[in-house]
Amino acid sequence: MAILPVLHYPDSRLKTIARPVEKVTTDIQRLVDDMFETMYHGKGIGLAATQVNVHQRVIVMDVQSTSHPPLHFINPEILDKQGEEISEEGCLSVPWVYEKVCRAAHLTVRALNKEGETFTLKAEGLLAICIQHEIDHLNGTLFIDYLSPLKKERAIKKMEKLKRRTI
Ligand code: K1U
Ligand code: ZN
Repeated sequence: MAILPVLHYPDSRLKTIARPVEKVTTDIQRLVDDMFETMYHGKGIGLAATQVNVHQRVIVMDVQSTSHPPLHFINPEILDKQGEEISEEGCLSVPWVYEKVCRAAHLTVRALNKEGETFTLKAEGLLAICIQHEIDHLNGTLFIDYLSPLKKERAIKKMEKLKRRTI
């Protein structure tokens, strides 16, 4: 397994729309394993392939506050969304920024697993939020894109200031 470099805003590759996985090969299985290792290394609860500069529709997550084990989704599709919830989000690609975003509170997602089998999952709470956040990455959208222009500018300035301090 390997820890992969994570792209940071404003890298334009984060805007790439990921293509569907045509076949679940050993390369995809290795990508899933590497993404888990990268996510745990970064102390995140989720990660999309886009963030490690792989533009295929693969996401992983481990939301430990839920009863779910670590989850991976290949070609995830949201079949149904219900309700609204505002919660604080962070992102390994936008370090040090935490902002409130409004998303669907409940959803049903369909995807393939590493064995190439289709499954559906109903999610709520932080797991539902994380699934939407990660699918957004596959579509080239970051959580800060939902902020007002003023809040987005402040968030980016904060990130740049803290980034300068750590290098
Ligand atoms: O970069 C990412 O996509 C990972 C991101 C996932 C995420 C966190 C919170 C809400 C939605 C999606 C993170 O793991 S950020 C770091 C983190 O562990 C965290 C931040 C805020 C709340 C809970 C966890
Ligand atoms: Zn993110």
